[in-house]
Formats: sequence, structure tokens, C-alpha cells
Amino acid sequence: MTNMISYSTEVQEAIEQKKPIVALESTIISHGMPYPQNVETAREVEQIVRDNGAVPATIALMDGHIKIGLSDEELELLGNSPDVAKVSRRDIGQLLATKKIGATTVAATMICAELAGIRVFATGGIGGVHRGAETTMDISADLEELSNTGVAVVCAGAKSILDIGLTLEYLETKGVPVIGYQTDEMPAFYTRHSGFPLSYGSQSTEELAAILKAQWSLGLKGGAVIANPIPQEHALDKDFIDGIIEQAMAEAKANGINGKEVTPFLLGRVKELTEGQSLVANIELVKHNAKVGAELAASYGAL
Ligand code: PSU
Ligand code: MN
Repeated sequence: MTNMISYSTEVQEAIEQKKPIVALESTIISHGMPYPQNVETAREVEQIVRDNGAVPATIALMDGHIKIGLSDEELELLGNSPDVAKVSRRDIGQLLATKKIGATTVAATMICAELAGIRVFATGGIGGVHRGAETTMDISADLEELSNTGVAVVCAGAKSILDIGLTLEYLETKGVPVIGYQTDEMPAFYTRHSGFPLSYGSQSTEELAAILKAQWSLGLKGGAVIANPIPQEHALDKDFIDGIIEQAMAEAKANGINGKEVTPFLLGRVKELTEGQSLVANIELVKHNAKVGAELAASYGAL
């Protein structure tokens, strides 16, 4: 197994020196944001992790390897090639065997992070139960992964292209803790409020780390969602963004978009319809998650 995993020098040294490490996903780069903002953001996010006391490990599949930590050239390749695959759990073996380039989703990044011994992962938003899932059965593999794989995912909640209430129900059934960071309410990605209360909100990364430690020390399988709302100054107006999401979803339906194409299609259309405002908000919330992720990794490492 180990010869399929390759570490960047920075991450290798961090492992040897037992420094805190934060995993970062790559689908957000390849399919979640347009070029060149995607690559710029990826580099800025890595720097924020460093500035807050941890080492970034952006994860992707290339040349038959799971790469833990990417060079500038590798990031550029991910952000600016048309044929990067979106890789979830089911795709990992195929991508490695065929040596193609794959960007890892939340699910696949969690798997790779766990293989590398990394416990904290920061991203934008998780996948979830899509609206209308009672007929389409479109439920992201991210949710199953959260119930199986021991990695904490710092995110700004799930955006309202999803059914946030059903996503929370699913996570509850699967025994996944969803813990607010300095909030008692599930955030809704572009906005701070969804109206759905969480069972617990924590004020400090020290306490979050202690919660994770208790869960994993008992051998309780699975990860956790650390729900960290977008900073107020970058939040979008709820009615504005909800209207646009409705329109993008209607277009997805009219165009027969389904399967793994749904999330990238909706993200792209929302960006166009907001004239880029959603992209700015998305970038800012990812940066904030990177900061909290670094602080959480440092707190966890100090236990
Ligand atoms: N949500 C976002 N931006 C993203 C994604 C989700 O706000 O880029 C990506 C993540 O990689 C997530 C994936 O794991 O989409 C979920 O895709 P699906 O719904 O096909 O499982
Ligand atoms: Mn899906």
C-alpha cells in the first residue's frame, strides 16, 4: 500500500517532526472554482494553514500515486487541465491503475488523509442529500465517508443546493457528530444561518480537539463535521442567493444534468448568475476554514 502514497518534502518532514498537518481537497480546485482563481486560492489557503501553525497537505491522484502535498506545477496541472477526473471513493482504484489525474472530493480526501495519518481536513462545503433526493436518490458519498473514516472536516456547512435538513438527518442516522464552531446552528455555506439547530456548538478548538480525541480513543468509527460559518462581512444576502440557487437547480433539471455532474454544474451556474459574488464568498469561507483547521490540528496535536 505505502508505495502508492507519495508525500511532498514539506509533508514528509512534518510527519517526521510530528507537526500538525491539515489535509486539503482538490475537487474544489478542479471542479469547484474557475481558473485562475482556483490555483491562486489553493496557494493562499496553503499559506494560511502555515501562518496558523500547521502544514498543508493538498491531496490528489497522479501517475498512479496518492499525492499528499502538491508542488506548484502539480497544482497548476490540477487547476488548468480539462481532463481532471472528479474522484470519490468508487473511483480511487481506477484512477490509480490507469495513472490518470484525479481531484479528490471530500470523501476521497478523507480516505487518503486517514491513510496518511492526518486527522484534520479543511474545505469549503461537504456534499449532502440533494433536494428531491426522495426520487433521484442523489446523496453524496461524502456522508457515508463521514460515518466510516476518522477525519474531522472543517467546512462552512452545506449549501442550499442541498436539502440541509435531510443532510442533517442522514448524518444523525449515521452517527456523525456535527459540531458548530462558535455557533449553535448549521451554517448554509454562503450564509451563516440555515435555521437548523445543531446538537452542540463549541467555542474553542481545544474543546473540539478533546471531543475528537474522546471519540477516537474509544474506537468509535467515523469522522466529524466541524461547521464553521462564513465570516459575516463575506456572507451573501439569503434571499438573493436562494433565488439564484432555485434558478440554477431548475436549469440543471431542464438540461438533464445528473450524477457527479450536478454539483459542479450548480456551482458554475451560481457563480455566473451572481456575477462572481458567490466565488468571492466561496474563497473567503475556504480561507476561514483553513485558519480554523490549522488551529484545530495544532490543538489536537497538543493533546
Ligand atoms: N461543495 C462545494 N464546493 C465543492 C464541492 C462541494 O461548495 O467543490 C465538491 C466537494 O469536493 C464535495 C463534492 O466532496 O463536491 C461533492 O460532490 P457530489 O455531490 O457529487 O458527491
Ligand atoms: Mn451526487
